[in-house]
Amino acid sequence: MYWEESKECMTREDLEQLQLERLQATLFRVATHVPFYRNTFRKMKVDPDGFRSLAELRSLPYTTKEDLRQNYPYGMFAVPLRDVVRVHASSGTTGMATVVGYTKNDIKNWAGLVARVLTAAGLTKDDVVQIAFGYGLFTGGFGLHYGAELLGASVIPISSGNTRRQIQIMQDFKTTALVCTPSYALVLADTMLEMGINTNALSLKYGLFGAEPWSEAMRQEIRNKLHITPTDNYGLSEIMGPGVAGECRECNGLHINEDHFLVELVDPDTLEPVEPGEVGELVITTLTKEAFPVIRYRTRDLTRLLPGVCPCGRTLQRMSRVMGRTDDMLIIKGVNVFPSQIENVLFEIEGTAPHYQIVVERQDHQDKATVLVEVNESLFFDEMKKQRALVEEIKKRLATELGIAVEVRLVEEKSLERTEGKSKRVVDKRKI
Ligand code: DLL
Repeated sequence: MYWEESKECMTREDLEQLQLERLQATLFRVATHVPFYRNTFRKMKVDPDGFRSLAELRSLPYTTKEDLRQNYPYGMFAVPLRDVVRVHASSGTTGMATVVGYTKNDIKNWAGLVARVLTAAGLTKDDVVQIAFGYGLFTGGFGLHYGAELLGASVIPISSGNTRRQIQIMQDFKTTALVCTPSYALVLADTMLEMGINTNALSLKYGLFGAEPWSEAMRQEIRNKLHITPTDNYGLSEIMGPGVAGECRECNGLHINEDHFLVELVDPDTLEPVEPGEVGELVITTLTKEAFPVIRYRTRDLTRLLPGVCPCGRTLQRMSRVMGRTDDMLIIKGVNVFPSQIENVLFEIEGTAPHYQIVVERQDHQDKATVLVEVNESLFFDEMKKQRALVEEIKKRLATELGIAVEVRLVEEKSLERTEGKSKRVVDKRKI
């Protein structure tokens, strides 16, 4: 068990005092070491030394993904690279990734927060944890791995994919906790049922799912098929990765690790705070990050802060499951995809018109994305061989750019719907 009672069950007053102290230290750190913040503070006449109450948070600037992009790769780091022990990255809006770094201490804190989330979900050192998130630049695999190890659990770092092997290992190694995206949990469940495996006979007890949106209906389906208690956990690379918030066994919202992250909910248009209980965009300020602190980061994720106390004893504020995004970012097979990335690829390929549409469906719980691409008339009536070569070329380039395989279909010029205003680039048919 990884139960930090002195932090997870604090009174609001003590928590706010801790947050204020940590925020003051963070402001000092970014003003001293990150030119972006130093300049923005100067422009906005923010005096980081004169910061006396949490209410003053609203006078601080927001940070957006675009700001991070403009400081690619290391411009937002608050420590020299020699103090950075790990680098991760997430996809950016125009093909440029957002690079994030961690000091030794950041990694230690990260593991602790993930261990908290795992404990809240019910795990202990007696568990055998199968981590079916990708290991690599994505924060999911390593983030959960370090947390589970700190907890003392037995970790199986199987990484993502290879469903039959996952199932074999789950049976043979007596996995008790599955960690992956919720949609992949259903793929595993359905494959097992197809294979005639009695899921009741598995050792599986827990499922920690995150990295993509899901619903209560999906939770119910996973519960019924795998006979486990699925819990939701949330995070994002720009803030840390997994470990930002997670559900406890009550399954009534995700406890936010507020001693490390200060949250606000704002109206995405006016940027004014929303009324208590209303849906708003989650804005997060990191309180302990050394290598990559961020001030008022606009996550683009929509959620609600939940009222009342949780029977589990944690006093940390709960948020509802993420209900959607305020931008056009899609999460396909757990991978973040921006339509603008597709546009960039097509722009570089001769013969394609700058009109495309991405259609996302869910078949057998698996995401399937098809990009419809308008091609010049001459090409459309060209021989099949040429068309096929073009499809392959686009597929290959898209796979490299997006990190996932997508289908490509060529369509005639002007056949995709044109609208007066914003063109409809995305058709998301997934019902989750
Ligand atoms: O997905 C970190 C993570 C890994 C969280 C494993 C949980 C488990 P990114 O790749 O940067 O980081 O994507 C972050 O994914 O802004 C949300 O839009 C979405 N997201 C993450 N967790 C959830 C969730 C990781 N539980 C983006 N529910 C975020 C809904 C989620 N959406």
